[in-house]
Order: sequence, then structure tokens, then C-alpha cells
Amino acid sequence: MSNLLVTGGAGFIGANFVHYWLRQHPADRVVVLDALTYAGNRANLAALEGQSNFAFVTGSITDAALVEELLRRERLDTIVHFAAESHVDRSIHGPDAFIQTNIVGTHTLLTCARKVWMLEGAMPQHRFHHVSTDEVYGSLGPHDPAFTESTAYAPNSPYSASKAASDHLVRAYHHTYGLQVTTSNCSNNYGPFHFPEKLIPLMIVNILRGQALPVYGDGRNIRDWLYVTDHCRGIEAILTRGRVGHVYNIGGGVECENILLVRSLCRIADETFARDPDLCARYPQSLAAQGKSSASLIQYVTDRPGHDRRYAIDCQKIRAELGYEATVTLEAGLRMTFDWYVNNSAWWQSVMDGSYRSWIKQNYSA
Ligand code: NAD
Ligand code: TDX
Repeated sequence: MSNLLVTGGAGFIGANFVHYWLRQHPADRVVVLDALTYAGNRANLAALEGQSNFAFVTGSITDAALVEELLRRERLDTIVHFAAESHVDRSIHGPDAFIQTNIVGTHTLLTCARKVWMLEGAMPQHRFHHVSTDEVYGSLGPHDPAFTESTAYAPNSPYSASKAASDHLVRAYHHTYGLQVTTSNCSNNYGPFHFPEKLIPLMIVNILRGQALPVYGDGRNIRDWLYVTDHCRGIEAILTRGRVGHVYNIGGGVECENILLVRSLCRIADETFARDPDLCARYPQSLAAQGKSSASLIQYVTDRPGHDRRYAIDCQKIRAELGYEATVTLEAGLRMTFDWYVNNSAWWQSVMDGSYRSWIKQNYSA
């Protein structure tokens, strides 16, 4: 039995992880700590409210007194650290919050974990799992080999630089103080609860609303797509079988150009609407409901500054050591994700509030 602190558990991956973990490990207890920024949504965990193995605390990972009190009071032995500012475009417009949350916040968690678990002797066996990103490795050329755990760090955006700094702090707390840490660097996730500022959910909600699909630059940037439940399985493998002090890369093994991905979503929308006349009544503004091609909504827009060209993950280490393999194909994952957004319009309409709309205006005005 474990008592987990899940930071950022009201966000996209964190919420999926909490649901996944309590399905797989119902005897464990999960305490979520989340500051409920624009990307955090307590409704993502509504189905768990009232369960004795679940608790939610609103607060920041930068609040050392709160983190220490939670570690002691709840006798937490594991931290799974998702909390972060996570959107590259936002980090270009305003990097300060990324430094504060991703670097200072991670350092605060590390100091609290060391103090309570080690200096006070409360938890000799413990685990600090840090969730990071493939973006710390920089950008690949078309024929470069995929990122391994020993690829040199070369972060290109304020977001990835802040994540890289946090990775180094986690590593240092293991080597210097013996804190029992693991780190995972994963590729682009997608699935339910994904905030519609990121590529896949933005494209889906715009297809449903009949709005433009903004593709940056020439649309030929490549990402390695990982269905979020596969990511949760990877973290579970590391928490249960991974070696302390080690880093594991987690990827979906599916490289895809953005423009091909967006075209796939348009095709899935057109096919789904053609099969289900009810959808045409529910989403009359979508081109698919009008018998037109969703792909005609695609618009090439000004590129993201410093836009990384290609990411790809080499999963050999986690496969060989932990027997982990991603299982969801891109086509199956995109269909499940499309269906989730179609069936959860109240969720995405509620998160796309006034502040979100002003962000979209700022980001896409150029
Ligand atoms: P998200 O933006 O959807 O969620 C982040 C969560 O962190 C939100 O609930 C937010 O309220 C919370 N948060 C922000 N600042 C906080 C603070 N100071 N204290 C407590 N909570 C705070 O992000 P996500 O996509 O779920 O990403 C989760 C983690 O995974 C991040 O660390 C991110 O860097 C990493 N990651 C994400 C992806 C991806 O494709 N989404 C890929 C690789 C790595
Ligand atoms: O409107 C868009 N048009 C577009 O062409 C948006 C939002 C994105 N893009 C492009 C930029 C990227 O090449 O799509 C690709 C994916 O963009 P994002 O969804 O913003 O993800 P990315 O920048 O790749 O970063 C994501 O993966 C790594 C997550 O947001 C990070 O948190 C994670 O670390």
C-alpha cells in the first residue's frame, strides 16, 4: 500500500493518472495538490470526490509549509510530480511563471521531501517521481536517431529550458543527498481532459465549431504521439519496477507530421458525422454536418518562434528493463479522443472561458 501525493493532478495528464492509478491500485490513497491555474480543473476528478482513498488540496507546490504539512499529516511516501506550466506558446509570451512553477516549485518539493522523509527520518523508503518532457533534448533533423536517455540536453524554448532545469535539480538531489528519485521524459500526450490550447484538442473543438484550423509554418514539424493512458502505464512501470536514480524515456513510437495529423482528424470527423446524423444536429456549425470537408478549415499561420522541427523517442530502455510498450495506435487514439470531445462538449465549453479567449486572440493575432 502506498500514499501518493500527485501534484498537478487536476491537469490533463495528472487527472488521467489519478483515475488510472486508483483503478489499478484501489488500496492506495491519492492526495492531489493542485493550484487550479487556468489549466487545472477540479471537475476532471469529480468522479472520485467522496472516495476514502482520494483527497484534493488546493495549493501551490511553491508553498513549502503546505507541502511539508501534507507529507507529515498524510504519511505520504510517494510524490508523482506533474504540476507545471506546460504550454510552449505561453512560455514564449510570458516565461516568468514557467521559472517560478517549473524550477522554483520543483525545488520546493525536493527540499520538502528531503526534509520530511530524510532529515526527520519519517520515510526511509520513499519515491520522488518527476514527470518531464522530450523537449529538453532539443530538436532532431530528419535523419537523426531518436532521443535516448543519454542524449545531450539542448532545450530551445523557455518552457523546455525550465523543464531541463527541474530535471537537473531532481538528478542533483539524488546524487548529493540520496533522495530516491526517478524521472520520465515523455513525448506529446493526447487524450481526454487535454486543454484546448494544445494541437489535438484545439483542432477537434474547432472542427466541431466550424472554425479555422491554424497550422504553424509549413505544417511539417514532427511529433511522437503518446496516448495518455499508455503514458500512465509507463509511469506505473517506473514506480513499481524502475531503478532509483534512473531516467526513462516514454514515447508512443508514432512519428507524424502536424499537417498529416490534422488531416487525419478531419477525416475522422467527416466519417463519424456521415455515420451519425444525430451529430449533425448537435454540431450544426461543423462543416462535416453540412456535408463539406472539414479539411477546408485548415489555415497555415505564422510559425511559432524557435519551433522545434522534430521529436522522436527511443523506448529501448523502458522496453528492455521494464517490459513496457505503448499499446494504442495513433488511429485508435485519435478516434477515442475525437469521440471524447464530441461527448463532452460541456467540459470544453466551460474551460474555454473569457481569459482563454483573450489568450487565443493574443496568440493568433499575428
Ligand atoms: P496541464 O497544463 O494540463 O496541467 C498542469 C497542472 O498543474 C494544472 O492542473 C495546474 O493547475 C497545475 N499547476 C500549475 N502550477 C501549479 C503550482 N504552482 N502548484 C500546483 N499545481 C500547479 O499539463 P499536462 O499536459 O497535464 O502536463 C503535466 C506534466 O507533464 C508537466 O510537467 C509537463 O511538463 C509534462 N509533459 C506533458 C506533455 C504533454 O504532451 N502534455 C508531454 C511531456 C511532458
Ligand atoms: O494551433 C496550433 N498549431 C500548430 O501547428 C498549435 C497549438 C500547435 N501547433 C503545432 C506546434 C507543434 O509542432 O503542433 C505541434 C504540437 O504543439 P503543442 O500541442 O503546443 O505541443 P508541443 O509544443 O509539441 O509541446 C507538447 O509536448 C511536449 C506539450 O505541450 C508539452 O507540455 C510537452 O512537454
